[in-house]
Amino acid sequence: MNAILKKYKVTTLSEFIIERQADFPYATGEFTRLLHHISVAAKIVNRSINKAGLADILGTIGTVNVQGEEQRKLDYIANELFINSLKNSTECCGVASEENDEIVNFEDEMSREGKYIVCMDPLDGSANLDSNVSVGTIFSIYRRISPRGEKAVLEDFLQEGQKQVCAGYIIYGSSTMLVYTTGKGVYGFTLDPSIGEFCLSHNGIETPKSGKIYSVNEGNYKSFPTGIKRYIDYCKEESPATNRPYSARYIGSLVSDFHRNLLYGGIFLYPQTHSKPEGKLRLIYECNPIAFLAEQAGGKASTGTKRILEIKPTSLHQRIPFMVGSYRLVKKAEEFMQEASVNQG
Ligand code: AHM
Ligand code: MG
Repeated sequence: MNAILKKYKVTTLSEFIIERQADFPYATGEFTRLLHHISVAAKIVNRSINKAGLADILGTIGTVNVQGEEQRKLDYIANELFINSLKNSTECCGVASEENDEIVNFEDEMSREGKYIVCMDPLDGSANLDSNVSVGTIFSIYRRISPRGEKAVLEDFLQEGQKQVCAGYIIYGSSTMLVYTTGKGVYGFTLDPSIGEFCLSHNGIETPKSGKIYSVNEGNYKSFPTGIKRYIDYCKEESPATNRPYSARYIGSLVSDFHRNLLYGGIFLYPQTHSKPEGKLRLIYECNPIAFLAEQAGGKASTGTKRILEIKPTSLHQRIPFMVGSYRLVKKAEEFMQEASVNQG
């Protein structure tokens, strides 16, 4: 291709996943179709978010989800759109979502034959919506354990994070991006609104091994475990040799905080607090997918003492303390946790 035409060459997400299908063990096109349907739902949700202020879809609907959190109109809309799209793919037999107390089973014959299940947070950080701050969708795909042709069962959703076949997020930010991994690197696609396609923009994302951003809701400082308090103090200390003090950056949208740190290098923490003794973030549809992406980009994800991807979930909406980001920063935070437990122990 000559130099002028090269400038116009784009690789769409659909092209990319078809090209990469061969990387995927026993690929039959089913997974490709599933991911395509996720990207279609993402475009529709993106459209709704973009016009939220005009379409009277900001604010709450007066109900709370199983975690006792107020549901917003867009939480509800995004959840319905993703669930419908996954159902239409006919490759997915059931979904676990932040917005549904129980698993959602797809009862039609084709979906029951589907070999995948999906865990998702349809609109993460939605408390930020009314002030026009970036939000995201997080998704995670597993092969089912239950036999094809039957209804999905809880055990299909309670698999260790290391069994994920794909994880990703959509960030509805200054531009809209879809970032995903199937265990062979991390790829980012930016939505080009003029052609309505996600186009490859970040080919093989590798996160810096170190960085100088720490992201945590420091308002909770007093109720953090000692190891975390000491680590935060360390982040603020002056040490030109180790690039400290680090910069504090916290949006309050996991996807946006993680995405920034993924590109620039940094650490995100949501530890246990007095009011949230298990932490706030949910293992199966927030921490596991983000942890898979982080590791695939060369980063690290942990509770502070354990690798996230090795934890066997015990319930759908289980919460877990979470730290994720650049390898050396997470390792250092773990060392502070370890040291504090030895001193206390
Ligand atoms: P959500 O899934 O109800 O939106 O809550 C998860 C969000 C994350 O995006 C973010 O990291 C965290 O909650 C912020 O919590 P806090 O406001 O306590 O700092
Ligand atoms: Mg969430």
